[in-house]
Amino acid sequence: MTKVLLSLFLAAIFVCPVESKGNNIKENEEKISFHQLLQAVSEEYVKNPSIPDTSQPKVVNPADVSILAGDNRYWVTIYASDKYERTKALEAGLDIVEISGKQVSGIIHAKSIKTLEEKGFVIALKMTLSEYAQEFFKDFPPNDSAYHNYDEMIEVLQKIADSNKDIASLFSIGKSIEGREIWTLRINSSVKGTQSSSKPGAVFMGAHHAREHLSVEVPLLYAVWLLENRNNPDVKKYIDTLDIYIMPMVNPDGAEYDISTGKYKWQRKNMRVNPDGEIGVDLNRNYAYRWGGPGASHSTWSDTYCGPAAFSEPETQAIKKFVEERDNLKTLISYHSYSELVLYPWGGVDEPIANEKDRKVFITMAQEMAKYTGYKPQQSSDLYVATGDTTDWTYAAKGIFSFTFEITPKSSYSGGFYPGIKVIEKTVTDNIKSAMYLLSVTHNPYSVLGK
Ligand code: 0X9
Ligand code: ZN
Repeated sequence: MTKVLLSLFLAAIFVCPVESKGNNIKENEEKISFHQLLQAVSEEYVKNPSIPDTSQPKVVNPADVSILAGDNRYWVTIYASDKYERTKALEAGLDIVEISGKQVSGIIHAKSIKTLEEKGFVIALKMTLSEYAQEFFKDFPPNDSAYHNYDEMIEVLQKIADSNKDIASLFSIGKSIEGREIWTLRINSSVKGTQSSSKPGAVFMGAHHAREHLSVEVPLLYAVWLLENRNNPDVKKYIDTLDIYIMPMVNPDGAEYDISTGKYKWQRKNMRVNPDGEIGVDLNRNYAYRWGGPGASHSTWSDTYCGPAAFSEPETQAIKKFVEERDNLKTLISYHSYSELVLYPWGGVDEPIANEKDRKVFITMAQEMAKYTGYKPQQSSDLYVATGDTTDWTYAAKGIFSFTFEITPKSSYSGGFYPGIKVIEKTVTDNIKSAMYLLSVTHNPYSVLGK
């Protein structure tokens, strides 16, 4: 029944014509509107044909990628026949980005190439990250200025919190390693900020990985949409009865660094300066569940460096504290990009979840959310085994039904980490539907099993 109602509701919401006001929301100091935010994206694109279509490989302007010239990382393609082989490659320091049959492509530091070869991997293709970027990615900010940087994200969160003071509040769960606050918008009709609530809780997170900027837009625009539709009976029902947390940028330092020169830097990790001078810890390898095991690298220079210890990073510590302090949390989505997948635990071990009921809930929820997005549902470790990710820990520590979404696009040919602004609208609207489904079962995730 809930499902039927939800479908009707979503159908109604998404056939609504888009208002045509024509304002770029970033210049409108008065208010933030979901339609305006999306319209800013599409109108900007339509009005300014000089913005290139980032989904198609194009002629290269080497100047655009000069920022990567001193980067010691390579784009490689190797052969790895199954998830076990892929896990071995991760451990050698390869940050797997794409899997196509037996071909696995990703990013690896120059210092780890030898290790990869020593483990017996044949490197079918190897080019510097700069060469690779020239091959596939031509568009850099300001073309993507419709994406929200850290300050712009805060501005949106602040405005929607201010104009919905009775049900929304903004607070920081802690600071990043460079001292930026990790802002969280809370929607709860009874309490504010860090006050406790017994209402079932849902959490939406973005940007564990710096270069995955679209993973900020999805939770951020969902927050705008939810508050704008707060009087719709279905939305109101969830706002009245749930405790909703939206933290669109959990790795703000990395995200800011990635765009700091107007040319993408392909940053993944946080901005920790490791003792040897190498930068960054992979926050999605830094959680405690089976920390440091398969699929994580112990090399500081690797993009999948898991850090010196579980929860060594202030960003993951802040999330740990946030989760541990709240016993009411039931569901969670951590948005990443890209590949179009809905992933559920375990990711750090090649075993299904032992608790049969829980396993069925995960599978059912993943299948449902995949329907709304067109993404593929699967167990995380079927992609590759990788220890220390968010969702393994939130499920292991607190039984939260937690999902990793690898959002749009599907491949590097459609833009990879930098798909441009024209994908924002569809990605956001598709993901709102699955986020609404998540809320619809947050009261009792076991309800998805039927009676
Ligand atoms: O490797 C990751 O951290 C995630 N992919 S990404 O391209 N966004 O970096 C996937 C995590 C899925 N979890 C496991 N396989 N454990
Ligand atoms: Zn990611």
